[in-house]
Amino acid sequence: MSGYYWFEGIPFPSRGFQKEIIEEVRDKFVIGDEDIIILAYPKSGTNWLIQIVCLIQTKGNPEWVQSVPTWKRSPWIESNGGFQNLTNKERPYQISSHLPFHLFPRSFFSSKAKIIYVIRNPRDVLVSGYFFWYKTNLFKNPDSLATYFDWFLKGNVPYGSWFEHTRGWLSMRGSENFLLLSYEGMKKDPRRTIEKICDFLGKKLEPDELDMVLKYSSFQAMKENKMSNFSLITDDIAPNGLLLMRKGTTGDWKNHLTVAQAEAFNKVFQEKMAGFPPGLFPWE
Ligand code: PPS
Repeated sequence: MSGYYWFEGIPFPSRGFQKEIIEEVRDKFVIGDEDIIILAYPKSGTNWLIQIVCLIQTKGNPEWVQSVPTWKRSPWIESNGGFQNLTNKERPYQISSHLPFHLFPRSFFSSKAKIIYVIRNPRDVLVSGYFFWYKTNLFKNPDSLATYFDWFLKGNVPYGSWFEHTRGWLSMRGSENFLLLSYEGMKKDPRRTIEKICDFLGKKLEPDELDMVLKYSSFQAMKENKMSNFSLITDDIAPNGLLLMRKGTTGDWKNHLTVAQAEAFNKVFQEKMAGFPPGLFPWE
C-alpha cells in the first residue's frame, strides 16, 4: 500500500522517517538506566501521559509545558526530528515512542530504564485515528470510515497492527520496570493514575503539587495550550489544521461503528487477544 513509509512490514508516516534512523534506534541507540520511556500505540493517550510525566518532573509547575512543544520535551525517538531533538539533550532522557516491541532499541531490554505503556480500547483508537490521520499529508487517506476499519483490522495503518503492538508490549507485564496504564483508567481516576506514576518513578508530590499536575494535564488545559494541542504543526503536514484534542472520551466508537462492524471487531479481538487474563482490558 502506498502513502506510507514501509520499514520491515510496518507502515510509518510518509514523511519524517527513514530507514537509517529506525535501524540505528533499534540496533545502536543506548538507553540509559535513568531514562523514562512513554510508549503507546498511536491515539491511545500518548500526549496525555507525556503531559502528566512532564508536570510530575516540574512538581506541577506549568512553565515547561506552556513554553516548549510536546515533541521537544519528550521526543519520539523513531522520527528523524525526534531522534535529533533527543540526542541534543542531556541525560537522563524522557523518550516517547509508538514503536512496536521488536523495533524498540535493543539496549533497553538489558537496562533498568522505566517504561510506561498505555493501552486504550482499540475501537476508540480506530475512530480517533480515522479523524486524525485523514487531516494530514502523512498517510494514504481513507475514503470512508469503512475503508479505514478494514485497514485497521489488517494492520495497514500507522505503526501496524494494534493487536501485534499490544501483544508485543504486554509480554513485559510483570517486569518491575514496566507500568501498564489504560486510557480508561486514566479517565476514571486521573488522580490515582498520577499517584501510580509517581510511585513507579519514585517521585513524591505534595497534595497541592498533585492538584497542579491534574489541572494542567486536563483535556481542557491541554486543548487550550498551543504547546500540547498540535496547533503548531505546520501547513505542509496538515493543510486544514490539526486537532489532537478531539473529544477525549471513552466509548465514542459507539457513535461511529455499525452493529456489523462492532460484531466483526469483537470476533477479531477475541481471536487475536485470546489467552490474556479477564479484566486486563478494562473496556471488554
Ligand atoms: S498520537 O497523535 O498518536 O500521539 O495521539 P495520542 O496522544 O496517543 O492520543 C490522542 C487521543 O488522546 C486524547 N487526549 C486526551 N483525552 C483526555 N484527557 C486528556 N488530557 C487528553 N489528551 C489527549 C485525544 O483527545 C485523542 O483522543 P480522541 O478520542 O481523538 O479525542
